[in-house]
Amino acid sequence: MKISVRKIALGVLLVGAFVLAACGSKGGAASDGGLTVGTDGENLAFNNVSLTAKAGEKVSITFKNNSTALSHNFVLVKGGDDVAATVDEAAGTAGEAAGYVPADKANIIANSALIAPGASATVEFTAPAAGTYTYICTYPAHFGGGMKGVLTVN
Ligand SMILES: [Cu+2]
Repeated sequence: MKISVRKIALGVLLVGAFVLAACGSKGGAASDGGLTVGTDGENLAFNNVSLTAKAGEKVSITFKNNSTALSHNFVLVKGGDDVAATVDEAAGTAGEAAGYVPADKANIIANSALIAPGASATVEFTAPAAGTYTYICTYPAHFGGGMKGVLTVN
């Protein structure tokens, strides 16, 4: 059952990639309706670790928690892995009641709440200046386990 679901998901991804290519969209840019990123099954990883957007455009990311057991969130930080580490540490202090999101958003561009297994959320924001920005899951030990990706803004 899991294999067939994965095949279907792969098929959807391939069709989606073809449609995006056919439409001339650049690297999954969000101008045509949004980006998607999920979690990689039961692994501490996102299934999409590279997102692209254009500076100043409205970005809508649909975040899907594909785990059947683990809660995850999506937190886009204002910088690279060093800033992500700072946010991750503050998230641990904030605790589960806060969805592992620090009250001080100085280092955060956008974030989801803590998403239960199988659930999803939409994260919307205006793309910042050109550069690269790390996104992570701040559930304790997930970023440390490698749960991160990079948004490239052109
Ligand atoms: Cu996580």
